[in-house]
Amino acid sequence: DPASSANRSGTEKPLPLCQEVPPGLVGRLLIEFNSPMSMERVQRENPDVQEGGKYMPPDCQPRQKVAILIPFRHREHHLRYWLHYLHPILRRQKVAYGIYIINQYGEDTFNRAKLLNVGFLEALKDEDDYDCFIFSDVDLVPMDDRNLYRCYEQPRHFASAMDKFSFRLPYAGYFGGVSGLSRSQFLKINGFPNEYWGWGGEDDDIFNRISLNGMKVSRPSGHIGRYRMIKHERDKHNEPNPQRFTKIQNTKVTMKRDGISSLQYQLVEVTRWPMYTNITVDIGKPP
Ligand code: UD2
Ligand code: MN
Repeated sequence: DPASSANRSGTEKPLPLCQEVPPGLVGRLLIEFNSPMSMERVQRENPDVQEGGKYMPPDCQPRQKVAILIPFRHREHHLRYWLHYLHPILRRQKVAYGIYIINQYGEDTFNRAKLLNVGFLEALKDEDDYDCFIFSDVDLVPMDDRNLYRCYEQPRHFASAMDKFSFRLPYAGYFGGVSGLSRSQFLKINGFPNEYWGWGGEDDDIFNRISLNGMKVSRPSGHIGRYRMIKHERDKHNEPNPQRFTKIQNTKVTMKRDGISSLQYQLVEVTRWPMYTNITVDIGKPP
């Protein structure tokens, strides 16, 4: 029972609720991607993370249970840095969490938003009591642990100040990088679009879904929402999608039929690694 712990006499004593603002945060962090990172080191430095990348605060009862979903293909080197930095941050933030890598099977065109829809359903299949879903690129690391990875009254955009955009929002409706929705916020917008193949536009479609359903995006202040992105070239099979400009004009119509309600995929395999759960999935290819 996560809400209680055995004390010395063997009787159970309920844990206090975790504080709204965790007491052990350190604030601004030094983030760099120069020295290579090994999975052995990540495991050694995070012995209290349970199989599948699960964690539960030992000393208080968490207020939320968060599934962190990462769209993925061929970015092992980025994943090691992400796990190295994020596990300790998330631990200090005192939430219950699980890390899910949603790995696209095969070499057809990449589809970030569809992978994240799969992650939502598969995380709930794994543990049916997740309250909150955080969607993160594998190459983005927060520079401040006061940027709390949990869900809020309104859908959250965490990456409000990235180094690649000179630590500013590139435009007011930007929703890329790292975002978070509660289970009910996600279902209210019918999840994410499945029909954005290749790079770009899916984040704007999600922003449109949120606005069209009467919600408003919340963000941390610019000095707390700072991120570093690991420098990289555009991947193979993730070319800019030329249809994106017209597609984002039609969210109001398409969101009703295209989303979590229409999602189809074939699960290939689920593997519980020490630091994360890998979900490999065949999501098909563009029509
Ligand atoms: C931007 C957004 C991102 C998304 C994307 C457009 C930032 C920091 N992020 O990312 O949220 O809206 O534009 O689709 O501005 N990935 C793989 N393997 C691949 C391709 C992609 O793992 O072959 C995953 C990975 O988690 C990556 C993410 O998809 O971080 C986004 O792809 P990207 O990093 O190539 O695109 P980027 O940086 O322009
Ligand atoms: Mn990137």
